[in-house]
Amino acid sequence: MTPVSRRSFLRTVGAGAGLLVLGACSAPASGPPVTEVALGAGEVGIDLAGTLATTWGYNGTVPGPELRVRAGDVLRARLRNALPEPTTIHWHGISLVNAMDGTPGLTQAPVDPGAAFDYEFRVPEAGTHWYHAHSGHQLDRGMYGALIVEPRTEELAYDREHTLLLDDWRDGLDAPGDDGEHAAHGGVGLGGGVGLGGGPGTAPGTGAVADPGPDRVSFGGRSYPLMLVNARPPADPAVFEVRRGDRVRLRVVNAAADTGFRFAIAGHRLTVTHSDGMPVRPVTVDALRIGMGERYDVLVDAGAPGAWQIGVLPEGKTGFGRAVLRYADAPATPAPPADARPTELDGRLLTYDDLVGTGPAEVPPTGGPDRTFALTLRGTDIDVDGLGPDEPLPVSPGEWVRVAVRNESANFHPVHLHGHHFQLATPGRALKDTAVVAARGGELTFDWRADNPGEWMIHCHNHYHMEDGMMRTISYR
Ligand SMILES: [Cu+2]
Repeated sequence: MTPVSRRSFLRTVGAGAGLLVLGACSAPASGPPVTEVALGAGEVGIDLAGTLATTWGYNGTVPGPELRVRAGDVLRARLRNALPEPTTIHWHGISLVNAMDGTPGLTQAPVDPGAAFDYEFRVPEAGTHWYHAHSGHQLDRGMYGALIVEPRTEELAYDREHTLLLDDWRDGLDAPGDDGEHAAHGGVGLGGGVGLGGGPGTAPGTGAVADPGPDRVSFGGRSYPLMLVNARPPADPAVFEVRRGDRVRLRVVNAAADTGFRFAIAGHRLTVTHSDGMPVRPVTVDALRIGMGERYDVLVDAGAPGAWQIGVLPEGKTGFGRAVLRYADAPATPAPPADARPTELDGRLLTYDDLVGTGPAEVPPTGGPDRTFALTLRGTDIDVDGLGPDEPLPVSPGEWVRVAVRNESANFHPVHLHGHHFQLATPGRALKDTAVVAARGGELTFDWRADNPGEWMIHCHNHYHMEDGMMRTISYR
């Protein structure tokens, strides 16, 4: 493919989907095509239904620009840091070379204010991924965006697609009853943990306070005034247009720092085709539970003209987020009330046992894994059997590694492994990179092949839990 046609392809995709695609693309004399983007980290003003807030983001927008590359190509991204503190970018879901992983202090020096850093890596596999800052409270601001890796040949048939980034939001807003920087961790979130000392999650401009529902287990201890979809609050929701008869692909990303969501669309079912960007046998459900860092691709058959609520319910917390699915070819229908809860939220919920991998999954050879780590999530730590608290988890290239996680805390914790996909140790062996371990004795086991040398983090994707120490390093020998 010539550079010109490649560039026009990118522009076409970007324009057609209403997306921002940056930079240029070139085909070097040898090697895969290169897509170049520039990401400026800096202060951003956003309008939350008339409430102006100042936050941090990329290229002046929240979410940051949606990046699109093709599987097998090289992504070259220049980060310029206009923030008053150091930063890095982590490319979540990409099995990339270790030096580009964006883990400050482990794979690279933090990028100082005023400095720049060039990320450059080959993107091996297609999928719905995302990029985000990886230090301190930066992710709880607006420092994230979608990274869509398109397959060389699309095998999924659909008419249009939309990307939905879900987020919990407090930046630039007054948060009454704020438990703020001192949010407790580990023992909160269950049994009266709703609200957690924070005020009710009243959304400015909506007055919407959603019933937290029967499932009171939370992914984190903070309260947030707003739940956003593509940085839009319930009073000014993102509207996703479809036409009757469309098969619509939705790429749903949980970009929140501290909140797991339940996701459903009124009047429609969801056929899950990918988990964390990796293909699964299609399974149709009413609702998804999405931990921080997880992604699901779903197909929705648009057969019911109108304007429908896309409900984004925080698990175990007050508040409610929403967007609107609107049929563009139907008579104008008013959007549902901001706090209308799709009954589908209480319908058939996707479980990990539903996920059956369809990729060319290798499995550990007979006899099981070469090495097993037993991890316990306790308090603010990840304890590893047989290792001291600061010792890396050693692996050797080529090994099959089993990680068995037990969660003794009162929160859900989404565990994220950098640089690799892992297989859930379920009959379906689906590939993921982030998986939720249930609270209070929940257990999750996964296997992965040590095929990407370096120093990699494994951590809880609640950024506050991570900062509190719920992280370990995996070190290749
Ligand atoms: Cu956690």
